[in-house]
Amino acid sequence: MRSIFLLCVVLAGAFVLAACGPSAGSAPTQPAAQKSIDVQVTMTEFKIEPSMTNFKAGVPYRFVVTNKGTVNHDFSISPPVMEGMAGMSSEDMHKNALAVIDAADLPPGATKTVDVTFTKPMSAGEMEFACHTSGHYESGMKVPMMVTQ
Ligand SMILES: [Cu+2]
Repeated sequence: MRSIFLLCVVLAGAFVLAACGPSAGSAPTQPAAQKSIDVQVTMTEFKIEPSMTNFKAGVPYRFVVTNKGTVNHDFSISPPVMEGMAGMSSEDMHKNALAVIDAADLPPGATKTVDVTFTKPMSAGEMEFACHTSGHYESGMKVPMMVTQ
């Protein structure tokens, strides 16, 4: 019985840690002292061209996303699309995204910014810059990125 009790204590502790720990996503509030680093991202048909793809955990970045194409694009930092996800809505694709700019907010010529501070290292390809507007991802609008400590 004692070991079961201990197991419960350990599980409860893990749960509390998980609940209180830093979320996997971006930090909405940034320390005012640390100025963010601008990352320029250009979107066209059908390419995403970021000024950098290797990032450091804990550093605030401001993604400055410009649509230089002729149709709307969306922008996200999200897990790669896996087999079986084809046909999912961009909303569904964005459920695990660290950052999203909706296609409605990125018409041709528009520039939108989104702030992201990566909280943990990520291996190459774990997350990518992507456009999930129907057909765009398949046409090449994805770029792998990584985060180091
Ligand atoms: Cu697109």
